[in-house]
Amino acid sequence: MTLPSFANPAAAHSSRHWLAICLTLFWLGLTFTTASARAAQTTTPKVTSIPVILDTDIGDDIDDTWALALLLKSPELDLKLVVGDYGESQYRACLLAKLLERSGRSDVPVGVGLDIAPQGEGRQAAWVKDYELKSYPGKIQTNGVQAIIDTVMNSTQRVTLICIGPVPNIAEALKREPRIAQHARFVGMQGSVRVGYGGAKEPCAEWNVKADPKALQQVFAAPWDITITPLDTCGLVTLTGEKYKQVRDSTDRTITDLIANYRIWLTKEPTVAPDLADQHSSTLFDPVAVYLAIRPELCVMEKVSLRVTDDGFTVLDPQGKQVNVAAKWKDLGAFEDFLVERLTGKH
Ligand SMILES: [Ca+2]
Repeated sequence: MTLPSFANPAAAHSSRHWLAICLTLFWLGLTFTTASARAAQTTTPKVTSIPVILDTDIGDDIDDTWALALLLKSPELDLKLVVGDYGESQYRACLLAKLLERSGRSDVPVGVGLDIAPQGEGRQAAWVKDYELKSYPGKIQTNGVQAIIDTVMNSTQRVTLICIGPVPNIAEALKREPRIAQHARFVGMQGSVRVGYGGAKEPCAEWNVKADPKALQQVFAAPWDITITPLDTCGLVTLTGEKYKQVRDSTDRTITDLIANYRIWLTKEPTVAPDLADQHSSTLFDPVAVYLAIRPELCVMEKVSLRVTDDGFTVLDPQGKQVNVAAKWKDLGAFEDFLVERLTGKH
């Protein structure tokens, strides 16, 4: 392009014309850039990521697989490590690795939990029968308990342990390195405070506690912040009707894997109708613990003193551990909506 000369009035007029055009373009550019920056600020609010470790007995009840899917779909949570807990260590590690790999999340290390009873494999074994743990593209931490300790102690931020099973790994980690309690908080699905299974009026020995009461006693004895969803809240969550249908029919890889696992899991339960996976979910205990790690607004949170008994009850006791308990739902329907929106990518 040839720029106009300034030697005559016509050229001067032409030059002023060019100057006006240039200034207008500059102003438009500036306005556009500022508006874009402002739009970016308003449409993409900064999400603060919480470093988390998932400690899970995935492969027993299917709700752990739901909890993992919710965690992977929650940008507030920065998943640093997953570890299978309560025995069946190779089976659980395979399930975690295959689910993470197929969700495009092999950046997450998989820890192999303590090799204790129970051993062997569980109800989702058919889904991992051809999966080789050594083929996982990410890191396999064969010493899962040490991986928990290292992840907590090497983190610059306090780590949230999301524990959705019996907790022998966590008790062992506390024994080997008690200082993890100063650098982590515990959020779990454990216990039954005033409500039993299925909304029953009497509390009971909830499975995650009953399977290893001593381990949870050790967790309660540590000087860290504890938040739990007992059966009082998590035992009331089931997706049905239109809400369930949205998840069942999702084409997202993580969710199709979740539903495929649900179908396999159901085949191992001869007392249920084979087409149950077309109709509704099972009780979704564990996703509530993941939710509590993000925010607890939809629950009535209560600070109570709890003691873990040797037979697996979590009883109110003034001498017990101060625990943040999700005691009731403020709005269970809104939690179900949250869960569906997260899993189907609409939130
Ligand atoms: Ca569980």
